[in-house]
Amino acid sequence: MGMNQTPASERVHIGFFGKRNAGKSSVMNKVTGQELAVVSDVKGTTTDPVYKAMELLPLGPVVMMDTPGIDDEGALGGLRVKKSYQVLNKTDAAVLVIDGKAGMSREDQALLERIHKKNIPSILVLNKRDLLTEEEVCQTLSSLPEGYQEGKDYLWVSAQEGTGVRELKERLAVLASTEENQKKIVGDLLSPGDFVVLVVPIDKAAPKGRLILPQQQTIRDILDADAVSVVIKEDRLKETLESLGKKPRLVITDSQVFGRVSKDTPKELLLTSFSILFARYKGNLETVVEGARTLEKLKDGDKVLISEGCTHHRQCGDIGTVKLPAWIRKYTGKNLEFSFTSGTEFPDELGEYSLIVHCGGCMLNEREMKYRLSCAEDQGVPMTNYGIIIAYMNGILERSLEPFS
Ligand SMILES: Nc1nc2c(ncn2[C@@H]2O[C@H](COP(=O)(O)OP(=O)(O)OP(=O)(O)O)[C@@H](O)[C@H]2O)c(=O)[nH]1
Ligand SMILES: [Mg+2]
Repeated sequence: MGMNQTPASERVHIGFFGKRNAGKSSVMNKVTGQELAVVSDVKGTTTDPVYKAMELLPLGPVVMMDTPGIDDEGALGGLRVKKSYQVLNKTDAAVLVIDGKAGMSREDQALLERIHKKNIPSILVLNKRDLLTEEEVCQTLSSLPEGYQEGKDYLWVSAQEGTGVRELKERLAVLASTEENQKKIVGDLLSPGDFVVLVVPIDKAAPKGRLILPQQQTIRDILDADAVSVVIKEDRLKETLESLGKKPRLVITDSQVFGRVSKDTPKELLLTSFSILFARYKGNLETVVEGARTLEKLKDGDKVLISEGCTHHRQCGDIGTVKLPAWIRKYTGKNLEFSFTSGTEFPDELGEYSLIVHCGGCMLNEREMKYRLSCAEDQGVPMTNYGIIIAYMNGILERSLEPFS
């Protein structure tokens, strides 16, 4: 990848979904102006998701994703449908392509429900307009959900003749931009002039000469809120709190020194951790808290997957492969079976696990993290992360959630 290219993680991912032969590949080709995907009148032409990174006006850098039909049949077909549904977990804006003549089907309804459940901005494309009479147009419109508006919720398109394609691109640009966030890490909890104490242990795990990214981002967020950050090591906490002269709005700590910091922070002060702030920032807090609570339900013989984003950070490795399994065994008192993955490897099939514990994901981009969480959720497997499960086992998760209640 060249220096000037946008990494895949920062590109808007646009997915085309729908039944076989609806014209997904045709519509995508028309939108991009390129013959990216094979088109034919044989049902099930697209058998694997197709990804293509490109510049698309008026959207900018995108990844276009074509998928197999959601109504494919047989054992192999079933696997393809599953793949298409997994692509949803990477999608920022979804195009549901429907054969205009056939109207909306049960499979389309189910897919649309899933898209809504995942809060993915979407548009229905009624394709093959060239084949329809006015009467058939009315018939198809009556198969759409109540209150659907042309231009906003659905569009008529003919991939064959190229009509409606410009409107579709414009609508996609709107959908993709509303997704972008005005989210805050902590700034929404602060007023101008508030003090925030950040506890940053400087141990072997700390990188040389700098702070790690989540710490930098938090300090920046506090500056943006016009508040004051006081950054200290854990052994200075007590004296700092005593000499501050003003009650801090919040104490934020690294999870590794949670136990000590919780003891040194008077009960009337709010305390939380970087991992909790970031889980909230990424919209995962509820999921990972729920995940930690399933520790109570684990039984002898249950399998736990410990998964890290980084492959090279040895310190992280020690926590994942040595400390965490020992702590979890001790906390639950159960005879558990642990599996480990690292880096980009992450199993497709998660069903055998009773719990997944993922590292904070410092080396993984947010999109990949979100994808993994969504896959676990789809398969009904609870997932949590290192910081949250450590706080839980130390008995201070509830206290650390107070700032957000
Ligand atoms: N008349 C007409 N035919 C179209 C239109 N769009 C697609 N087709 C035809 O419909 C057939 C299926 O198109 P594809 O783009 O391969 O459909 P798909 O949804 O990708 O199908 P699978 O990959 O099999 O799931 C092809 O024969 C296309 O030429 C259209 O707007 N009008
Ligand atoms: Mg296709």
